[in-house]
Amino acid sequence: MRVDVITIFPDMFQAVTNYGITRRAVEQGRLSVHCWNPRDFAKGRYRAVDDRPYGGGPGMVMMAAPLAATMKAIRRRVGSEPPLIYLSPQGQTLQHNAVLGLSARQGMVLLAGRYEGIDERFLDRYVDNEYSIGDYVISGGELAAMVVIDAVSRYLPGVLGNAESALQDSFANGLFDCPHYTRPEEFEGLRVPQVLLRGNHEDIRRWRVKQSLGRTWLRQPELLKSAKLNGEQKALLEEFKVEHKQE
Ligand code: 9D3
Repeated sequence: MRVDVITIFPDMFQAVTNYGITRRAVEQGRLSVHCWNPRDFAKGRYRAVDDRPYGGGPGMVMMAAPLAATMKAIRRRVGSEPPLIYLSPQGQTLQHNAVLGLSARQGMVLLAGRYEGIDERFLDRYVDNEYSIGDYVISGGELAAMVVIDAVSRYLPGVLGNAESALQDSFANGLFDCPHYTRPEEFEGLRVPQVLLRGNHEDIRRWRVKQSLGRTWLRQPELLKSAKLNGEQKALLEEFKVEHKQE
C-alpha cells in the first residue's frame, strides 16, 4: 500500500517508518509512506501555509491553495486519485471496520492538520472521509495519521506473522484479549494460574476463551451484544459469571 501524507511536520513520520512492525512492512515493500509538505507548494515571500481567520478569533487557519497544489502534485505522482482522508476532531471515531476498509485500498492520502483548522473550501472540494481517533484533544493530525497507518498496515498481506495474526483474531471477532503470563511463577506473591502450568492444551484454550469473554463482559458488555457467541462460548461465559459472583 502506498500512503501519501500531507503534513508540515514530515519528520514525525519516522515514528512509523523506523520502528517495529511498520518498519518491517516498509522494508519488505508492503507499505510505503511519502510525506508532502504544503510549505513546498506555498507562494510568496514567506511561503505561508496559514493565515488569520475571516470573522476574527484566536489562532490561524490552514490556507486552501497550498493544500490543493499539494494534492494535485500527489495525484500527478501517483497517477490516480487515491481517497483523501482528513484526520480531525470532528470526524467519525475510527473503528475496526473502517480500518479493514482502508486496508483493502491500493493507496490513500492522509491530511494531518495543524493550527485551529483548515479552510472549509478545501475540505468541501477534496476530502472523501474524515476520522477522529477519539474524544480527546491532541495538538495536530500527525499522531492520528500515524495511528491510521499503523492500524491499517497490520491488515496488509504478509505484514503480520502467524503468532501475531492469531492474536489479532480475538479483537477482530469483537472480544478483549485474555491475560498473559511469563516467568517467574510467582511475582510479589501473585501466582500464575495453575491451568497454564499444567500444559493441557485443551484446558488452556478453554480458559483463554473464558477469560476473553469474561473480561469483555466486565469491561465493555455492549461488545457482547454484537458478538455472535457459539454454544461453547455461551457456556464458558456463564461459568465465568458464576465464578465471578462467588468472589
Ligand atoms: C478550540 C476547538 N478545538 C477543536 C476541538 C480546536 C482544535 C483542537 C485540536 C483544533 C485542532 C486540533 C488538533 N487535533 C487534530 O488535528 C486531531 C484530533 C484530535 O484532536 N482528537 C482526536 N482525533 C483527532 S484527529 C486530528
